[in-house]
Amino acid sequence: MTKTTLELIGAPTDVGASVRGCGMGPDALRVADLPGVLARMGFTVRDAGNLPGPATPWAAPQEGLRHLAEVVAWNRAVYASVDAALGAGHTPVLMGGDHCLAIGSISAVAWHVRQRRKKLRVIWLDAHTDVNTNTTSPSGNIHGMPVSCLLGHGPAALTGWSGEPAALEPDGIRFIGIRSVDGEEREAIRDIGLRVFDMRHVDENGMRLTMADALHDVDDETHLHVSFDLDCLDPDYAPGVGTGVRGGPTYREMQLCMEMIADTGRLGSLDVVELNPALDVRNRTAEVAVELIESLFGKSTLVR
Ligand code: 5AB
Ligand code: MN
Ligand code: MN
Ligand code: MN
Repeated sequence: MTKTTLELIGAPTDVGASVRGCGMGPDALRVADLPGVLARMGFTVRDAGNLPGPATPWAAPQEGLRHLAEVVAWNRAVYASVDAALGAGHTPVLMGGDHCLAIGSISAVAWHVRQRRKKLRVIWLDAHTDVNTNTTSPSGNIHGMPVSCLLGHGPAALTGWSGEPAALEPDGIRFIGIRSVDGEEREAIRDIGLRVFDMRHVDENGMRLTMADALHDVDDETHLHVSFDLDCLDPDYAPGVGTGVRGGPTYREMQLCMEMIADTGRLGSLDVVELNPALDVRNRTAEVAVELIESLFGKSTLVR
């Protein structure tokens, strides 16, 4: 079987965050040789380069949303290139940039998945659930709101992009590694009925049973989209992030998580976001990200 073409799309912006630096994420992943590593695994790799977009104004939030116009512009560019990659039959790999970019990326994926009459399942790897809205967010930073927008609970300018009011159904997403949820975010999770595998769950059940549960109903008709926020990892392993939270998965736990996703054979699209080279140590976080992405695309540590 010939391997799919991976299309790397850089979105160099920190427009949805309030810590500067994740706009350098795409180049740090290139320096860590993401394209070469994937090519040596046998994939055809096309690096589409970096998308253009507006500068980050570093302005205060308006009506609870910081940089809304710029977030919309970046996400439009992301939507168009993810849409084009999927239309060409390629597997898009979005290199962020901050996590607000998942709005454009997953909206484009959702549109294609519906056209193909498949089932979309998002695996959200993150310390945070990112299900704030402009009324619940403590910061106004839109990188804490992409899941709400995808569920149809965001500003009009950021919802409905997939052709439906909501790109995602509540049952279409599983969260792994969660350990930082804001007060009202917690209420939203309960009201909406989201499936959150938090760190307490990982501690009590181990990564193996956690992922077996999160993936148990993935079938041949499923398109898996992984949205990988690098702050999911414990900051001991991934210091180069803007909103790190102690108490995350170890390198090896994260590796197993990726291997189990790879084993499904259903991975169809990926976001790699929130990598902040300005806070990193000798590009270590980018290198760790590249190693984990190799596992996600099927590099196995199995000897048996
Ligand atoms: B990330 C926080 N919940 O909304 C907020 O890194 C942090 O994409 C959001 O997960 C972190 O500002 C967003 C406090
Ligand atoms: Mn996060
Ligand atoms: Mn996030
Ligand atoms: Mn972050």
